Amino acid sequence: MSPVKVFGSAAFTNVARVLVCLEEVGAEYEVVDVDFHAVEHKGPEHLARNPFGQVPAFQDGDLMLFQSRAISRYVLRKYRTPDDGTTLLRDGDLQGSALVDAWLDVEALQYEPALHAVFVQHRVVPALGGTPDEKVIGESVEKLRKVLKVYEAWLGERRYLAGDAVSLADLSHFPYTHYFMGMPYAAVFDAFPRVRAWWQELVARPAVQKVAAMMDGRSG
Ligand SMILES: N[C@@H](CCC(=O)N[C@@H](CS)C(=O)NCC(=O)O)C(=O)O
Repeated sequence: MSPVKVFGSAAFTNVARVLVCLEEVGAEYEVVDVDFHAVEHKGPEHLARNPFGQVPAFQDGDLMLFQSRAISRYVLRKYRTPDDGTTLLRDGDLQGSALVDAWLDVEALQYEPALHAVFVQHRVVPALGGTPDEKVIGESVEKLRKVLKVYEAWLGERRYLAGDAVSLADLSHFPYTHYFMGMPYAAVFDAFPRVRAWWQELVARPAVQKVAAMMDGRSG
């Protein structure tokens, strides 16, 4: 059987999210680059894979899928172990899976937007020849600080966001946090020791280390 395909390179955070899931479950996969310089992502071939002209897109036989979190869920369900209680989605555990969903929403709607805004100003704007907007950066770091305060309290009661075992909700934070930790604003995390400990546990995972290296162009 041919391996599943992920369209888009590991350097893109939304692609990296999918790759971490594939690595966690030990799936065989192929990464197919989409040439952004040639605007291939807005061409008909890629639009047929992802109608928004974005990466990732994902192919498993005749299934074509987009949206990194939906793809991640698909991957984890396809390759899940029979032990429902310990899967990364907590499928079969009504309360556990609801917590995974809740924290995936927090990640997508509250956590990532703050990091994304800083990333755009710090990395993308200068790469395009512009000057970063320090006001936007300051406001976004402040938003992040408020979100992290909630995480800090929450993690006082449990080891991971959805309980004492890692889940997709935790892993989904990895790609943007990985880039953010290399920026001068990473010190905002220093006031939150439980969040820092949680992050250290995530980055110690072999799947996360492998994808981090791919994101940084060190391998893959
Ligand atoms: N919500 C989407 C976001 C996808 C997304 O924003 N992808 C970026 C790369 S990380 C992209 O393709 N940007 C190019 C564009 O929007 O034209 C997901 O989770 O897959």
